[in-house]
Amino acid sequence: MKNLAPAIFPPEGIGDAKPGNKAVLDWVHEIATLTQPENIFWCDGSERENEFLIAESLKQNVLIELNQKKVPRSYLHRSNPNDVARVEQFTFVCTPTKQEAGPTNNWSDPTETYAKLRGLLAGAMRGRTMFVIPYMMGPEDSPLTKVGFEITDSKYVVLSLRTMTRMGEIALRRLGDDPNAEWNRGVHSLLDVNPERRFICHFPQDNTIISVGSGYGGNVLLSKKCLALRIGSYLACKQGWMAEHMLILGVESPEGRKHYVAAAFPSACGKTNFAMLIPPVHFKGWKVTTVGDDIGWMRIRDGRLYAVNPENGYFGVVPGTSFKSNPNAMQSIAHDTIYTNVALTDDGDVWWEGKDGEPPAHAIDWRGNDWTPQSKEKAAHPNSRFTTPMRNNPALDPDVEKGEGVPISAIIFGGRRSDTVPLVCQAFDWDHGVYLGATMASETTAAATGAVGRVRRDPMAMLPFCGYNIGDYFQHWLDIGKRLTNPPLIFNVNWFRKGADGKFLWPGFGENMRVLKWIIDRSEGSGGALKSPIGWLPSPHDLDLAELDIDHNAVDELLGLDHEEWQKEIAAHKEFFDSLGGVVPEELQKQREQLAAGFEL
Ligand code: GTP
Ligand code: SPV
Ligand code: MN
Repeated sequence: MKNLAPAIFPPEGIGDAKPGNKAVLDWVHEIATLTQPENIFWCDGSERENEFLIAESLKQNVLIELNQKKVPRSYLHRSNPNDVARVEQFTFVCTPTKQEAGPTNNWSDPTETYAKLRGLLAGAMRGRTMFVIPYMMGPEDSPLTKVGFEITDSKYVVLSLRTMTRMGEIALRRLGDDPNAEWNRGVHSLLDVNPERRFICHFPQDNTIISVGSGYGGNVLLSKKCLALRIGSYLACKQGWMAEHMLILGVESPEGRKHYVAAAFPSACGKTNFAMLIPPVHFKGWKVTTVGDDIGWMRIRDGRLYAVNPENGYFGVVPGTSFKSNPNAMQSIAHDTIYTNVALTDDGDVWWEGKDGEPPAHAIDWRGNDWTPQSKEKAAHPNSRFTTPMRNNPALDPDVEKGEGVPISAIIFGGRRSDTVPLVCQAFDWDHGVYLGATMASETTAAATGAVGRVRRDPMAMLPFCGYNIGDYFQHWLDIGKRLTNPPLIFNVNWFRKGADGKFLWPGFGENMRVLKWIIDRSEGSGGALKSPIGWLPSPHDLDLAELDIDHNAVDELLGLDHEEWQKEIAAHKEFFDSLGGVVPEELQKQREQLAAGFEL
């Protein structure tokens, strides 16, 4: 079976970085007693260890070597074809009561779930190696930074976490020896990579995650969606900060004025691309820098929100990435990258739909089959991904390691909507902005298994990631607003509106700078806007559209509101709130009534 490689026995000096904290040692002992591995590999994240694990992964076909001249120190991994995306239907929040998990999460009883998982994990690592990975989420000196340990039987997970987190000694130092220190317990086992035995379970009260039966992405890199978002959001609510599915970018004007912006778009809806934006030629002297591309942790300091990126690398969507759409991403993934589920060309290079240039005449597709441009199947899986260190990004923001974080001037929500939602609008105030976020909807993508292109409500892009009751989450947003004396302005964007011909009306990517510029103008108190029932809208001349080849009608369509579409939209907001069974805060119900009233005028 693919991925289920036998135990590996490293030479001396590798795999023996045992931590000192007794609580960790006791827990590792407990899991080893249960899973019965052949040996325990204590990871330190060192270069030597990494080289050893790559060599073993190549031997065992967990990794495929790429042409090292074309993509130095980069490898291809093929996951099991039954295991290519997050599985929301098998993701659980296991709180003592169902009510704590709330109406949007799958809930299961913690005692029963622990028992079920213990049954599945019993003897699961027999004949194999158990890796113990210490890692840290957040900059070294941030008060928000969290320590986690992931136990796994997958070398791919070890190699990926080394890129995605700050791994090894740095995490052990941060944790120290206090047996009562806060740290996250993560257990992962591939089992037999069978969707019938695939469960991603969170126990927020115990700061524990158990994931079985998958080897892919957000299901198994427990640092990411599981700790930084689901457990993170639970801790954030209790501890008075925010854990959000947000990119963080810096934007500097030619005069040197710098702002930071955080944006929540659902999975595969443009965060990585926006975070790495290169302004069009017309915006000479403007510079966009990346703090983070997927997750933002924010806290209040001096009445403002300050954000850090808890991650250390990018696990980004490959298809569609090109020098035309995202040159910074192309440079980032040119070396030291693990590619998962892309195509392999005959000269050992990687290929995917949407890459620059002509498709290769022949390639091996993501499943390992022959592929030609005539094939009906895609060469790369639509959710194929790159894992690359953030240090590779030429546009990395210089303050990415700043412990206090970066001050946020604006928060942007944005879904993938082919109709109804205009290119950009600004909320009237914080509470109205919370309403815009809470009622956001988006067409589903390949980032999770299931139907693609179905419009669903995805509040704050957190539907699959909020680790507690969504009503309490909305209230937490409102409460944060009350504590801010200098709150960021809140906006909503939609890069994905389509015309009657079914094509995107807006060119997107670098051209999104034009919208970002208006957002910055508004944050600085300039920039024109018209009041509408859904918020402040720019008129066409409020946006800098110079040197952009776009039709006037398209601009009007992009910026406009269709009365009929909005009647339906408001009805959908009500239906969504009603479906949550009474947990929606009164303030948001009031916002909905005001919106409805605005359209009846
Ligand atoms: P996750 O990593 O799943 O959280 O996704 P993400 O939000 O970072 O999405 P990403 O930036 O990787 O974009 C996903 C897809 O949307 C890619 O296929 C992009 O090419 C496409 N995309 C991104 N930005 C734009 C845009 O401005 N316009 C259009 N039309 N497509 C875009
Ligand atoms: C997402 O789905 O939002 C991702 C990819 O960022 S994964 O890490 O697989 O969840
Ligand atoms: Mn994401």
